Amino acid sequence: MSDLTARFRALWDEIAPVGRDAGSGGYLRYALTGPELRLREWFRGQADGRGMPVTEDGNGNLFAWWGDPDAGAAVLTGSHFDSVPHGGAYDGPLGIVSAFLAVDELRAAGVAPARPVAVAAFVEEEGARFGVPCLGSRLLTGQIAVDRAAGLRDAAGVSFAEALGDRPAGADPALLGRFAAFVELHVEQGRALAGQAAPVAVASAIWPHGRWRFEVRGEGNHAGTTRMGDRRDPMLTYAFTVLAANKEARLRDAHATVGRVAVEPNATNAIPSTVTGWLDARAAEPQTLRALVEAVQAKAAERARRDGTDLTVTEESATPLVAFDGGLATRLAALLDAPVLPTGAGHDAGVLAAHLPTAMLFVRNPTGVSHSPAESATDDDCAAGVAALARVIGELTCG
Ligand code: HGY
Ligand code: MN
Ligand code: MN
Ligand code: MN
Repeated sequence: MSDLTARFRALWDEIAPVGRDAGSGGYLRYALTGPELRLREWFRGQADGRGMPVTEDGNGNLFAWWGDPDAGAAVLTGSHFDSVPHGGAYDGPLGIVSAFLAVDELRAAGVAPARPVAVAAFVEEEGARFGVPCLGSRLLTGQIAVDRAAGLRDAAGVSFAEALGDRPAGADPALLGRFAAFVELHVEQGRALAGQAAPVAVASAIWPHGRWRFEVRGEGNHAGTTRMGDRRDPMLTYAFTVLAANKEARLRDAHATVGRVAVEPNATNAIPSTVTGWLDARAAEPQTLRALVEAVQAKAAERARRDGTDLTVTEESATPLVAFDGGLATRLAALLDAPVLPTGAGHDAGVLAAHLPTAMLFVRNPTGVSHSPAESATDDDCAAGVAALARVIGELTCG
């Protein structure tokens, strides 16, 4: 085991138990709840131990600073701590742990950066608690209105403002102006690197994607006594919509998923009164995504007419196509001798890319699985990721 691999493992072991569900082996690290708050405390401890002052932007995002704040705009790196329900270990935290270790590598090599380095932990990247992904980075960049963000509620009815303890501060151009570039390291969420020689890749683009809530209202009634022909069953409209989404996505080489559903009253012996399904749709091109969502909506509406149900479709979030800074990606790919690839996964880097030169590094995932306990990366590949991130920060702070 190399020294760096051992250092990675030692630091990784500090956070590995936090929020881990013993049953599934996955993580329940929802933004601003116990486990995520413990990781934020851990972040402050790591920063303290390195003599890095921590600032908070009033939106729930944390920043730890290394170097003279007056020495020009900083190179920002980092990611998020929060997880999807029963998510993997690496999605998010790998970027933060790697950032602190990259700072250690640079210091150990005697690098005195010509500009500061900042390590970020963004809040609510997954949108698993409040429904809108990349909420922290959207607030910081002004890509979501403060009123809307403040009023988003979790399943227990707690608003984002309540969880934060204050109304979010919103866009902060002055803080953004303190960053020269952002580099987010992330576990790969597909199989492009599996079985390849390279442990690390550079991102070229993020597919446009979004979330749409399909709420279908019918008539709740008794399962045993209501004749089949007399029913207005929203479950039928919902089920048909799921199949239509799958079919329409396949036709277009796009991705459509309904991974969350809420049923009222959710009783085995009652026809539901309301079924709500959340569609996650993504495609390589914006026009394909638009056509996909329109086709699913049209089919769902037609089916609702047949079922005698009422359908309401609400867009909950939409993220446009992100093309990362091509010059920067090419430069980093040459520096690291790394392949360049696009992804269908969303990231805070995708939000910040509209405001700063931004790049991403992906660390090989041998299973290609993510948003699941089966997500994986080897310690050696994680160490290779740290080394790559340190080189990139070294390059960007000197250049
Ligand atoms: O859902 C996503 O693409 C991301 O992992 N937040
Ligand atoms: Mn994720
Ligand atoms: Mn992530
Ligand atoms: Mn009864």
